[in-house]
Amino acid sequence: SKTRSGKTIIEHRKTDNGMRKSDKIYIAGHRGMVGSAIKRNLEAKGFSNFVERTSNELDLRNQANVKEFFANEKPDFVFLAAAKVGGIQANNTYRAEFLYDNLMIQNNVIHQSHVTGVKKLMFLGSSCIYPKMAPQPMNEDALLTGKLEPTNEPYAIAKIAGIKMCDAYRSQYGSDFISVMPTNLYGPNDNYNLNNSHVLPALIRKFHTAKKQNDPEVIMWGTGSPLREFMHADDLADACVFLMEEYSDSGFVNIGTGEEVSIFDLATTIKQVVGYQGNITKDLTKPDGTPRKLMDASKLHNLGWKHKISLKEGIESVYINLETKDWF
Ligand code: GFB
Repeated sequence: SKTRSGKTIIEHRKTDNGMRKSDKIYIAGHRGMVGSAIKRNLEAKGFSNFVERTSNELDLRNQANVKEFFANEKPDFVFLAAAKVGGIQANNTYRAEFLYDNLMIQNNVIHQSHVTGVKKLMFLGSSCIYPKMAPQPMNEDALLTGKLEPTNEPYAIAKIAGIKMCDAYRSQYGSDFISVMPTNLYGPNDNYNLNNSHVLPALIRKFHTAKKQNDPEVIMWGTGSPLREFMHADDLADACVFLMEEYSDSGFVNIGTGEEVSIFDLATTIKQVVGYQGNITKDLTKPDGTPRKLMDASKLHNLGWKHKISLKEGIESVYINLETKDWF
């Protein structure tokens, strides 16, 4: 079959449940970096019937409250982008919450989506589901073939459970629940708290602060040699909406760029974008985490989607558009 651009794609059962403009869409986590990007993408494509709850209004870990919400609102489409997330240090420190909160959120949302007959649900996972030593680039088939990276094992176990839950509801009940595995992300509404953020926003903040304060050095955690892949949240959101419309199958889809960069080279790029003149110093007491984490994005590419925003452009746009830069 063909995509809209005319490119030949791998045959997957296309959903009978195409999103109509009148359909009610629930984005769990709509104020987060990923959820807000999905909402912007849907709005740009003409969707406007959203049902929303902030985390204060609805605690997704609470089974009774989630049950009541789904029974009352009966959304047609669900993007499950609500999760307890964070960088390497947060994952490693709050191991209990990363497991408990994520399992509770996804169990409640996926199960109530089944109970109330949601037409289609998308579960968002993470590239950390793959074994620490998975062959690179990491293909979807590498799931559960080896030991996980210890710093984020609790998060990964929760996300693997979410994938298996979607697959189980599909095979037992025919639910149209799909899973996608994004690579490391950055973008508007990112978290800039140095204790629990990811590397990219952390380094933007550190270089910006050092520039303003004329500090001679910026501390980069670890050796700088781990390799990572980064995608802008707007690209991720576009891929999610594309897959919501085009993909209906068990077996999740990696969402990545297929391009990787060392942490040191990332730091050098951010240093340039910010315009900082000082030095980069390594803090070897901090963990490196997985040595290399590159997605094999060929399944997604064969379905007919590719990212648009380069890393340099993405970092520039995030830095220019940052509203809060008074961090010191
Ligand atoms: O982005 P990050 O926290 O997460 O760290 P992971 C990536 C790499 O950047 C690690 C280094 O090698 C860090 O040691 N790094 C250097 C820094 N300087 C800094 C800094 O100032 N802050 C941070 N945070 N890192 C997470 C997982 O792994 O990635 C999650 O723990 C999830 O489960 C997420 O998968 C996408 O890429 O190592």
